[in-house]
Amino acid sequence: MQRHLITSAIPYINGIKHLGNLVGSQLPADLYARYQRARGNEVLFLCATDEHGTPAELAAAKAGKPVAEYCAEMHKIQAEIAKGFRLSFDHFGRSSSPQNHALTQHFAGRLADADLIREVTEKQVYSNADGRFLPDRYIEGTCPNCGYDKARGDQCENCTKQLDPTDLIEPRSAVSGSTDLEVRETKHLYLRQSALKDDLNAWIDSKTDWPLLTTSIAKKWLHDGDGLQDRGITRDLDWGIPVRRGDADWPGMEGKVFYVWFDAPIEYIACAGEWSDAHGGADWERWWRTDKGADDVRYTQFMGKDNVPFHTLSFPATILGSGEPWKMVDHLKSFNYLNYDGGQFSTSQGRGVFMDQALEILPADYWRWWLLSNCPETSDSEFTWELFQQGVNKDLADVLGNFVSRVTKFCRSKFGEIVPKGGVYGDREETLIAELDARLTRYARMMDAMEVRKSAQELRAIWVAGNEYLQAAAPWATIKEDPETAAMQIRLGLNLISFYATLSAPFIPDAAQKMNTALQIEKAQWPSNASDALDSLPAGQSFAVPENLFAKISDEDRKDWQDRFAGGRA
Ligand code: B3M
Ligand code: ZN
Repeated sequence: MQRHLITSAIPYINGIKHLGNLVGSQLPADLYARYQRARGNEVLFLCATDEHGTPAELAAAKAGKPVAEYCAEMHKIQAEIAKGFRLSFDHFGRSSSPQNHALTQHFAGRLADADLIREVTEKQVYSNADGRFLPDRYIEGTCPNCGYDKARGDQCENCTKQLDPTDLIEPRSAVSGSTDLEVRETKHLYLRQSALKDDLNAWIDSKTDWPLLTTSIAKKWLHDGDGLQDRGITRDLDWGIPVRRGDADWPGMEGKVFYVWFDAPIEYIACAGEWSDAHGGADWERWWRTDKGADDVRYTQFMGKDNVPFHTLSFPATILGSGEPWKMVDHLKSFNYLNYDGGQFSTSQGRGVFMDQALEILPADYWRWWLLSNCPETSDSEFTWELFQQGVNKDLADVLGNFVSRVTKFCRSKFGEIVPKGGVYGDREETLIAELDARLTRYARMMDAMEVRKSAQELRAIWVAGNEYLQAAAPWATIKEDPETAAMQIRLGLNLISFYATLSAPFIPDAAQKMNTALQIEKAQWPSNASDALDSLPAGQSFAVPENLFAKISDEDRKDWQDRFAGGRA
C-alpha cells in the first residue's frame, strides 16, 4: 500500500471562488485523492482557507465586519460549498489557526538561527489619498519585465514574475486610483533565498518527472535576469501572524505580521496538525517528518500556474533553510487558466460562474465532469455555455446515463429486477472484454500520471464501448429468438454498470454512488482486470432501476444561464 499526501493550493478567504479557481487546484486534487483511495492506498488530502494579507482585511472592511469574524464566516461558507462539490478533504483547515501561528513563528526562528533572514530598512509606498501604507497587491502599474499595464505590486499576472511594488512603472493605488504616492521608511525581514540558490537548483534538477509547465516556470525564476531575489516576509498590517522568532519577541518587529505568502504554504503542514486535533490526536508527523515515517510518503501538490514560483522556490527555501527533516513535494501538478466565454474569469469584476451559483443550477457531477474533462492542462481552455451543454448532454446523458437506463429498464421489463443468468459469454463479449482490459490499463496509467484530460478521454471511451456493444448485441431483438443469450447480454450490461461505477467515481462520485446503490454494492473494489470485473455480479442478485442519472441541458436552460451570467456578479 502506498501513502499519498495530497494538497490543493489554499483558496483566499476573500470571497467565493469561481470555476476557474476550482478546476486549477481543488478539483483535480480531489480527483487524484479519490483515485488513490479507490486503489486501496492511504491518503491524507488537505486544503484550507488562506486567511491573511490585505485581501482579507479589505474584504472584511467592505463587508463591515471585524476581520476575524469575517474569516470565520467565509471559512464556513467555503467549507459548505466544497462539500457541495464533493471535495473529499480529510481536513479543510484555516491558515489563521493556532497551529499555523506556532509553526510559522517556528520556521522564522529556525531561518533566523541559520542566518537566512536579514533585517532591511526599506522604503515603502504610502498613499496620501488613502492615508495608509499600501500593501503590495494594492499598487498597480506597468510590469518592468513584460510591459503588462495591470501588474500588481507582488506579482505580474501576465508573465508570473514576482515583483516588489517599487519595481512597477507608473504605480497607482488600486484602492483609490491615486498616483499621490510617497515612499516612507520602515524595517522589514527578508528571507535570503539567494543563499539557497544552489540547493534549490539541485532539488529542482532532481525532479525529472515534473510537468514542463512546472519546471519551466521554476527554472525561469531561478536563472533569468537577476535570478532568485531575497523576499520580504513581513508586512505592516494588523491581521496576520505576529512576527516572532520562535517563542521569543523579535525586537524592532512589533506590530508587524508575516507576509501572507510566507505563512500560507506552511499551513499545508499546520493543517495536518489541525486534522490530528480534530481526529483524536492522529499521528500527523508520519505524513510530514521524514525522521518520523514520512520518507515513504509520496507528496503531490496541485495549483494554478501563477502559484508555481511560490511552491518551487519560496516554500522550498523555507523548508530547506530550516535544516529540519520536513517532507518536500515529490510531484507538482500545475494548471493553465480556464477562460470564460471569450474573456477571463475575474473575481474582482464578478465575471464568470462562481462555485455557489454553479451548484444552484446543476448538481456537482455535471460540473466536475465537464471541468475535469476540459481542464486547462497543456494550454488555457475555455468555458462556454454551448461547450458545457454539449459535453454534459453527449457524455453524461447520451452515453453513460442512457446506457444505465436502457440496461436496467430492459432487464426489469423482461427478467425482473434480478441479475439474469443466461449462457456463457461469447465472441462479442470476449472482444469487448479485451478492449476494456486494454483501456482499463491505460486509464489507470493516465490517472497515476495525473493526466486529467487523457484520463477523462479514456473513461469516456470505456463508456462508449459499452454503448456500442449494447447497440450491436441488441438484446431487445435477441430476446425474440434466443432469451438465453439476451439474458447473458443483460447480465454483461449490469456488470458493466458496476464496472463504470468504480471507474467513474473519482470524476462523478454521486452518479457512481447511485449506480452502486442500485446494484446493492456496498464497497466497490478497483478491478484488477475486465474479465473478472464483468463476471462479478452473481446471477439472482436483486437490483433496483435507478432514477435517471443525468438530465439533458435544454437550449432554453442554456440561453437562460447565458443571459443570467452575462452581466457579472454584483
Ligand atoms: N491563496 C492563491 C490562490 O488561491 C493562494 C494560494 C496559496 S497556496 C499556499 O490562487
Ligand atoms: Zn509581467
